[in-house]
Amino acid sequence: MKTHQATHRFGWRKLFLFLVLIAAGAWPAQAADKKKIIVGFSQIGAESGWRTANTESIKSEAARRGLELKFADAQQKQENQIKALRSFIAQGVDVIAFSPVVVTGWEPVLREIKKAGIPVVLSDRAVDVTDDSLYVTFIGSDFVEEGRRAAVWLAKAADGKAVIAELVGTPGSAPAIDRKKGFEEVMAKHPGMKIAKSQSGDFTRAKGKEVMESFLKSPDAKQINALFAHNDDMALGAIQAMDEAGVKPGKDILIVSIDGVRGAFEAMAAGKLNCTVECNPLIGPQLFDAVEAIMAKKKLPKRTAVEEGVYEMSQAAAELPKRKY
Ligand code: GYE
Repeated sequence: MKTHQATHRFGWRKLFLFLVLIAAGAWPAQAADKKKIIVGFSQIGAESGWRTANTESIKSEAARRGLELKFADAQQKQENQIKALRSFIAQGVDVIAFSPVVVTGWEPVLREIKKAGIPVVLSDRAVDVTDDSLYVTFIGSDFVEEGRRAAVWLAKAADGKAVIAELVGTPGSAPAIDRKKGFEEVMAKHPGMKIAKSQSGDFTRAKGKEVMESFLKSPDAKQINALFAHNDDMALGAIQAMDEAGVKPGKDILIVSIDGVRGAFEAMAAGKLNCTVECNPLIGPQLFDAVEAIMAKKKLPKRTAVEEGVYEMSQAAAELPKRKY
């Protein structure tokens, strides 16, 4: 009887304590203990189909994981990115990620971020810094390899003989520097192939068209029989310029570009683009894996590569329905 009474009394006390805890708000606080991770992401802009797919991948993956994403679009300007990074410091985000428009000029702001104790993840493009403790990890493609792949394809398709026009990406950006480097490395083995013209189209369709128009107006335009564009959007702009000038894209001028966006597959299916080297923009999942690993204090490799392939005209129709970007 005594025992029963004791248990009975203990039950009441437990219930009382329980109610007090709820009233004090201790329970909700405990449930919210798993605090939302806040990530500040500075995106380059919306210059290409690749970039749009990349942004979408990052936003949807953050939402899927229930992370809070502060997203800033820099409209292809480094100064805007630096401003965004500083505002992320001021807001005290947990992790800062960004896709640097160019490779140089980041040391000062990266040092400010380090001082604030915020870890940095580089997404898509790398930076040129002497102190690599300024970022935790870099997730992105091997742009040099992409340039090599474009050249290997062209050398084979043109049988080692070509007068090439090159549409370069944003000056000073990692993909423009590295794709050129990889392409030229392979070119050096083919004395019958030379780059006759080379100019930046800033990775956009409009500028790609504009620059191709000027190439086609030059006195030696007739000699050009190949185009290497650092991205698909510039190639698509150049195709328009060729169409308008009465030059047959994909026939009079062989075209190879990089990215593998839907528009490139459509142009290949229409016989106007010959080859695209894939550069996968869907890196949201890898990016937030890194963010979560950092929050869990796990060690990360300094560099994670993204997997990609090479696609020719003949594969376009079969590949198109499978493309996610
Ligand atoms: O190839 C281009 C975009 O950094 C890999 O940026 C990216 C490049 C991509 O504007 O289309």
